[in-house]
Amino acid sequence: MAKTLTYKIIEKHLADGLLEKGKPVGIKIDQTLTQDATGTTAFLLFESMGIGRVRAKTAVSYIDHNMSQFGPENHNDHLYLQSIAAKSGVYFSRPGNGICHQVHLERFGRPGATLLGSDSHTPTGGGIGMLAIGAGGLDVAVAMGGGAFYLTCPKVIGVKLVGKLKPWVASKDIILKLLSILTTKGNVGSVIEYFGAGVETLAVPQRATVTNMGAELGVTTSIFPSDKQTKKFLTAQGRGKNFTAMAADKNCGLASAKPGEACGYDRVIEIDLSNLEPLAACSPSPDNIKTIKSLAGTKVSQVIIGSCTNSSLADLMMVAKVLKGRTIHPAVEFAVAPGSRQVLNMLADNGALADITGAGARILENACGPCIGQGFSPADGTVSVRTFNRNFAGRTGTKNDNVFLASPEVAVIAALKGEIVEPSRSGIKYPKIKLPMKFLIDDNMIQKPLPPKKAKAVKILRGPTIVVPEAATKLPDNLVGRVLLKCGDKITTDHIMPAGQFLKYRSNVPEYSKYVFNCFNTPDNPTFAQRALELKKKGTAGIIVAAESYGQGSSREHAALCPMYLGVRMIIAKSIERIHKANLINFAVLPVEFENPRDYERVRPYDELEVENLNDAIKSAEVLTVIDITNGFKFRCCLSLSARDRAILRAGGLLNYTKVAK
Ligand code: MIC
Ligand code: SF4
Repeated sequence: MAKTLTYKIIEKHLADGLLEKGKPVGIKIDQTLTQDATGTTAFLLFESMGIGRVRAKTAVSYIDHNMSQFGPENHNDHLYLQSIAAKSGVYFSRPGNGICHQVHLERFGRPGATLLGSDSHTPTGGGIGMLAIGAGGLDVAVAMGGGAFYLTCPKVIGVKLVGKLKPWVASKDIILKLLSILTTKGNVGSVIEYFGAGVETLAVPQRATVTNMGAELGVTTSIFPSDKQTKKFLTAQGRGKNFTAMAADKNCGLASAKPGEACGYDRVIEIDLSNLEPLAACSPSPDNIKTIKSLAGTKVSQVIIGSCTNSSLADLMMVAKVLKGRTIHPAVEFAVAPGSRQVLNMLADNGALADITGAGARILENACGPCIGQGFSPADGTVSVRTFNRNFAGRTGTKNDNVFLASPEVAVIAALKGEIVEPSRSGIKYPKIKLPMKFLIDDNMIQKPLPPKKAKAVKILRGPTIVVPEAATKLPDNLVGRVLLKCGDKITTDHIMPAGQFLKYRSNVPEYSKYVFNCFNTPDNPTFAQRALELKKKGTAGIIVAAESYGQGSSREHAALCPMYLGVRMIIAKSIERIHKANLINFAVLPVEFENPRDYERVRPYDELEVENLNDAIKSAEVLTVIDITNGFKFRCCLSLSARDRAILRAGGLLNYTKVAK
């Protein structure tokens, strides 16, 4: 029986359940990754589990998101994370070492291993052949403690790559093409697996761009086989011994493999790399894809090259070669943020950095920076071209922003020309880049876990801005609540829980909660938080009604945790995205889906809703009835929950469930 690479890895790590498509399975996690914006909550929750030392083989805590340090909050978080890492046996990648996904790929990733990260772009590791999944911090805390991670045994979509990319066409264009086909909706419960002769033409950093932005499809993860290219990359990172060849069985991609079987791909999409052309995702969604040709002539006033999607040495060497001896267009502000210290140091060593700054680029910290709205917000009414993965409205910090997500190739040409230009028509020769046989390896900014005896003596530094999050509570048997907000399709976690200037409150739920659904607040009305707290005081639950793909985007569990703190107990949507749904369950907020999507139209903001015998329904029912008291009608909602989800909800969240299960 032909087996996909995904199923091979899941099978090897199976801890609970059977390998049956659509059924929940628990898998053992080899490596965990946390970053500072989700990590403080993850570690606070880890502490409250009372496990002490991590049990995952490799756990790494990164500082890369909250780097702007206006006020003491960020530094307080860093100190807490450094001390708790030392105490609990975790590697600590210090501020300045780089973006978690880039550094993890360089220094820790291993083909065939499982990685769980409290960041939605954890699937970057799929570029090196690992099964790398994004999750909420609480799930990662459980995995750090040695607990299994539960997922739905996925459908596997095989993406067959044939041909070879033309000059000026980048691997970013592969994922943009796929986003134009699959969009950001409707892919929950799938894994994307790349195969075909085109795969070997792509080096690991190119593959990592593709798997990274695969997160925008809403899939569980994306994965490439581990082959000669993987070996080359690992060897150049001085980690040749971590290489294992891994691939799906040969006939997985054949039409004869029956769809729906636990072997073979459920669907095959073929992309001919030779036919691809440069693309961009236009505001406000990563799946709003247009060709660069069709956008040519659009004036650009800001260009940023960086983020965990496109900040590798290969990307920036190409950028440097194009910029050498040239000057950025006078109408453009241009910034480059290398992905890691390794990349930055190598650019500095080989002189490429001088070519970049010589052309007028501003070098930003090798961190997330503008990608998470930490500075570099564009001017009103202007176009910003970025090599990032997300362009949700307002994520830059500017309302009504206009962001085009594109390859570094397109971005650097736009920076030089002041407008979008099809790079092959720019009159500039496409530079040839060869990756070095050996990267510059210096792990002096990665603190190794302390041995248990030494770790015992470490004092945990908990600054006053770090507040232990309130525990979730059990859902009532009779839920009476009001619709606090009715929103439309594709509500992202950035809508629910904005980052940018509010990111520094990540370790303080009461403070951060004030900004829940900030984008929908208007100056003359009470904010979402004020309305919610008012209801909470009266003992009435808050309910959110939404349309398709609620909770797209990041893994930030604050998008569940903060609404929970404000008294939100139920989300009724047409569909809910995977990571967010898991986060809601973990914090005992009930996610349900309209049985008949037309009922979405009937429910109105501020309606009073009631669900009777809620805990019985959670225990075993597939549907429950909601009574709209205000308008006097009933409608049905589906509970697509595993037995474990039901148990977690009934226990009052994952933390309580874990305590009971211990
Ligand atoms: C993002 O890209 O949106 C983030 C910031 O990296 C998030 C994590 C977070 O909100 O801290 C993600 O992708 O999960
Ligand atoms: Fe950081 Fe942006 Fe990557 Fe998120 S997407 S991890 S904010 S660089």
